[in-house]
Amino acid sequence: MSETVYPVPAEIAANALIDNEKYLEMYQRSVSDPEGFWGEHGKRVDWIKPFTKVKNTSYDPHNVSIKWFEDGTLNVSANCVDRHVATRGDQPAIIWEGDDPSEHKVITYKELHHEVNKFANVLHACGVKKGDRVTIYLPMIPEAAYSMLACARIGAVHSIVFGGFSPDSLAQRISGCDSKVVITADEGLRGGRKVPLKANVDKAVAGLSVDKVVVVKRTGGDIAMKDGRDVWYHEEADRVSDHCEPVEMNAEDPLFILYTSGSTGQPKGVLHTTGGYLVYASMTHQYVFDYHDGEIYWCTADVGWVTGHSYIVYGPLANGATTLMFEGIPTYPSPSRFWDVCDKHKVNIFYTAPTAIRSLMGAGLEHVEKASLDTLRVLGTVGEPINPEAWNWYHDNIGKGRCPIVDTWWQTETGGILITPLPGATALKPGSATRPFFGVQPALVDAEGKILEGATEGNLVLLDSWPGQMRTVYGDHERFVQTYFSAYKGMYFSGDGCRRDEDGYYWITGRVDDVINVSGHRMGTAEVESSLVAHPKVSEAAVVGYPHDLKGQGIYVYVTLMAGEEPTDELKKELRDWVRKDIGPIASPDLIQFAPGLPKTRSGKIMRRILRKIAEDSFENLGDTSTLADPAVVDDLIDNRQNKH
Ligand code: 6R9
Repeated sequence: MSETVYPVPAEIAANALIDNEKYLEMYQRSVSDPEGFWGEHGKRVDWIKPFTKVKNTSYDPHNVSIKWFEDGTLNVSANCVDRHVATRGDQPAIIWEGDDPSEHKVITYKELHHEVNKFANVLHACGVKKGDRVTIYLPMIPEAAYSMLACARIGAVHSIVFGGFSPDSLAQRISGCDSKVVITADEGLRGGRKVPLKANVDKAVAGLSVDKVVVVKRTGGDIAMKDGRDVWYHEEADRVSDHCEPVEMNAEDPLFILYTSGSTGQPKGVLHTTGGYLVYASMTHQYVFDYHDGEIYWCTADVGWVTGHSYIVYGPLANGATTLMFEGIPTYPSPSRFWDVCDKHKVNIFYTAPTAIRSLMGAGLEHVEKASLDTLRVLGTVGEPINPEAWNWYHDNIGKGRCPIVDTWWQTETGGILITPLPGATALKPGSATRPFFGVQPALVDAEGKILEGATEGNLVLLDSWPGQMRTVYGDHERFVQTYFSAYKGMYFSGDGCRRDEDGYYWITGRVDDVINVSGHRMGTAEVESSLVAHPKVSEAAVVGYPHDLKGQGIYVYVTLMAGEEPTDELKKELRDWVRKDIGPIASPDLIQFAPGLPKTRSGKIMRRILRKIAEDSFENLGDTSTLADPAVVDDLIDNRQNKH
């Protein structure tokens, strides 16, 4: 692991919002006096009725309860839109860059206000009321932001489903939160290819009680519209006014649900609420990226993931920033696309994922050298650990050695960034997320939950709440408690392993549960397994992660077939297609190994530890195999490992 240290560049230090001294002072206050600290910073958003209570949180497993600013009222869309209209109405709020490089559009705050009001009235006309859930299944077009803010304006709770999810996954997420309205587009456009969003919605809602499907026209492609259920957004928008009063919401009213994979069972509906989330998303956006008024900020995530929620839409817009929204992919029409867009729109702050960096690094420097990149000031990464090689490439070739890289560790559950450098305060070490943000108290524990001190390695927990923390699993508070608060008493368990060095810097090592991180997207191994065993030819399946050069982790599948079935290459393809169709392309297995048997304990538990080792190619190190019911299966697995070097 690299231990090179990069000090804060002088030009950054000269103008930064927070320097190291200020960081230390603010951090100290944030943990010794959270009430005072957050009471003050809570005022960064506009309240309709100001809060008088700040923090009311308990991690006691018998009574997990998280409330922030609980007697305050506000509206998120008023904070992200209305309050900027008077002061910066003509400033770009969103710069939209289409999949095709010839298409882009600038939406000012004034225009955003008009669009959000319209969209809110269309939702009203569709019968959506405060507290109702609305599922959004849109590509990366401005309507994604309009519809999120429109929900927030009328107090509806949005649940965005990533456009890469299959009809079945979409159906599960629509019925999971009982959405009566779904917002989609005719088709999406990514890398020159069309994504049949409306057709997917048609399959998903067959059999569900969905009242209305609102369809945004994106490509003009041929789609079916069902009378009485499906409406075109542009036709409805023509019929409604562009004034919709923002609804007064309590700080603890739900803002959105976002489904995320866990180690067991179906995806969980992570619930975020209104006040604390907005305070935390906006504050982290400002300080982590050292955002200065007027700067162009670009986060390349999709709004279908939490990064898109907090750092394309809510955080930046609450701050009156200019946020760039990109419809396409990093490699279309060529691997210089990201860098061309940086030049074209004069991007100052650029936030992406290690998997994108690795793939562009592989494409060769000639794609970078064509761009000047001289407006860039701060770079960021998120989603998975970044290997020092990719970090250095990003730092040297994109940041030209002058832009700090903020390696931001956080989760869907945390609402915003928890461990990260601050550009003007933190000396960087490639591969380390460095130090906690204000109010965040990380600790490392051993398997028994004992807190480990000093330079050490352990499981990453958080000792106290911060305003952006999820409040519950939608409709299943018990699952929330079980998943996050039962492993270690009185602590939030992240599911990640982590090392802390002698300088107190944190180095995330990856998931320690049965979640794999494929290109920065979380995938529960249990979900892929249950999809596979639903195939008529599959008797048993076990799924583990293995190191993958581009994706970080790849999906390695061990399959035992039903008696009489032939282990052929065609069947591998069939299984791959099956999972793609069932869950979505992101769950598509990379390697499939047919195994006559899986290693099990005498009580019948699959020994994943061994399967993981084999997939990782470390056969010498299988650990204790004495509890195996049939040790011979392991030899067969090793002999037939896929993709052997
Ligand atoms: C924001 C987001 C969360 C999981 C998390 C961890 C991994 C995220 C990371 C990182 C190392 C970073 N992760 N950021 N690992 N360094 N900077 O990605 O949310 O999709 O819920 O994933 O991603 O394993 O637990 P989410």
